[in-house]
Amino acid sequence: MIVLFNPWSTPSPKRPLPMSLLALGSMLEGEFEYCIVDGNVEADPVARIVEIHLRAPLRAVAVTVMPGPQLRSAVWACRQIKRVLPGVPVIWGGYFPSQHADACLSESTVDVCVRGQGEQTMVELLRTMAKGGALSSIPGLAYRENGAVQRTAARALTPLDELPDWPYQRLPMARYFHSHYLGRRVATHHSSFGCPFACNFCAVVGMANRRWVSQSPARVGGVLERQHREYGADAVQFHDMDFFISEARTQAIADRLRPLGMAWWALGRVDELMRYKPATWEAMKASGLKMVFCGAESGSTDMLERMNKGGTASAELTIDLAARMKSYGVVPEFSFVVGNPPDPAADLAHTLAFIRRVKRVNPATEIILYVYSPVPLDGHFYDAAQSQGFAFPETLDGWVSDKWQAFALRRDPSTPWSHGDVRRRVRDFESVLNAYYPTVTDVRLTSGRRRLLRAAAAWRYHTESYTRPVELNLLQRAFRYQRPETTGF
Ligand code: B12
Ligand code: SF4
Repeated sequence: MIVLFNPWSTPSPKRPLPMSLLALGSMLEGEFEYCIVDGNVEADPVARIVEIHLRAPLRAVAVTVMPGPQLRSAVWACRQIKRVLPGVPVIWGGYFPSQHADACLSESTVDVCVRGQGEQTMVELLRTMAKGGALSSIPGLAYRENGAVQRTAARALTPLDELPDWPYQRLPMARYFHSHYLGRRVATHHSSFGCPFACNFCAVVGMANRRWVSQSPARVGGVLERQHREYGADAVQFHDMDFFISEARTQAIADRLRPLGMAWWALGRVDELMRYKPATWEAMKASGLKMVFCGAESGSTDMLERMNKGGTASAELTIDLAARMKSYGVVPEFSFVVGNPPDPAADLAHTLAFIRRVKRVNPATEIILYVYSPVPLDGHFYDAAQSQGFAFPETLDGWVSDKWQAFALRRDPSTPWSHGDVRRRVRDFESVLNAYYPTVTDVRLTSGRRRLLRAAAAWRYHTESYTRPVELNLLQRAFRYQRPETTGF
């Protein structure tokens, strides 16, 4: 028996569908006995895994791990598993081990790390573990040998239409549909993998090596029909890293979504969406597009270049997209990476002024601010960070410390230049902005409370007096209204 394990990742009652495990499980169907243990659903996942072992001895526990709270719960759970079941191999895959395999393999809790896209690598690894053979012949791995960490070659991405459908029947699917702005039963899907760009703050670059593979519109249409018919989904969030790369594919998916009457949300790039023809925008709108999340990143075109944003990215295009989306009644969610070197305070001030312009053009725009936190990618920012003394932890104990947990959440990265002042100013600005422009997606916030919040924040917003908005923070606590920075990622 193989256990695919998603360690606890969120306190939200809205459990995220463990898509990575569905993708892996699809490859095991018919060849390996397996089950999925979701730490967001199970009260005591370690006890559950041990119980499974007592019924059918485990051949491996395969764990998906992203940085942040999920890493902490993965370390805790896997140390327990190793104590109780020392002979069972523990395999880690996902964003954290792909970027920081050395730290994962610095202790005996983790036996093997799978880097990047995992379906093919996982099956080859399990076959080799069952039948014998050399790990060195499997691309996409990192493992310990003779006291050192060995890495095999990177694996080329497998086209998604060559991979099997996800085995939804393996999960209690009813628990993974939630109600929010988009609909009453919102489904989740991931219709492509990777991204052809190389922004120097983005973890996706290391995962996919500037490649993008996608499901065909027919395949996506089939998945959505199934979600709609079998599970009653009335909306879908596409969590692809970059959904909109192919305009023809988007148009064809919109044509399939339209008869299903499912509202939708996806992530994309500003320049791509500005390149789309009016007919494509009309088709997207008619098919139920309600929101698009874009990495706007900065209010300075010069900074976008330094971030290696690529394409035709420019700050003015972000303003144009806010206006374009307003004309279609689609809500933009723009994220910005602030506090960038070499002058984080000036960078922050420039982007905050820019955000005020965006809000003037389209007040419904949701704003999400992240303080720049390095990812291990060679290039301008990471090199600059290292030259100023920045270094990632080399052990799992280091990564699960409070300091590095805050770093992983991109709210409090301890980089040499993003001193406390920048972080405090970000938080203060968010409090004023979110009170003056309460998010349109908060369906529970009454119009009376919206008016009150706006009135309370008006003087601060108009005079740009963001410092220590104690009264607004109290209102936030009293009304518990939704804030984009806590719901987006
Ligand atoms: C869904 C999601 C979440 C969910 C959690 C899902 C879960 N598993 O429980 C929620 C909403 C809770 C979440 C939260 C956060 N997330 Co998140 N999340 C994602 C998202 C959108 C999709 C991941 C996914 O399911 N992809 C679909 C599957 C099919 O792909 P995959 O996960 O990459 O899996 C493949 C491979 O990685 C590999 N693989 C994965 N696991 C395993 C395991 C094994 C054993 C093997 C062999 C292979 C393998 O094989 C899979 C198939 O090819 C990604 C962005 C993205 N589009 O990937 C961000 C992302 C992973 N999140 C990110 C971040 C930063 C966060 C937060 C820290 C955000 C914040 N500021 O609060 C939090 C904290 C996470 C935590 N609590 O620890 C970053 C990670 C950045 C980094 N430096 O690594 C990403 C990349 C977003 C981004 N573009 O920056 N997240
Ligand atoms: S376009 Fe988006 S997903 Fe692609 S590398 Fe840049 S930030 Fe990452």
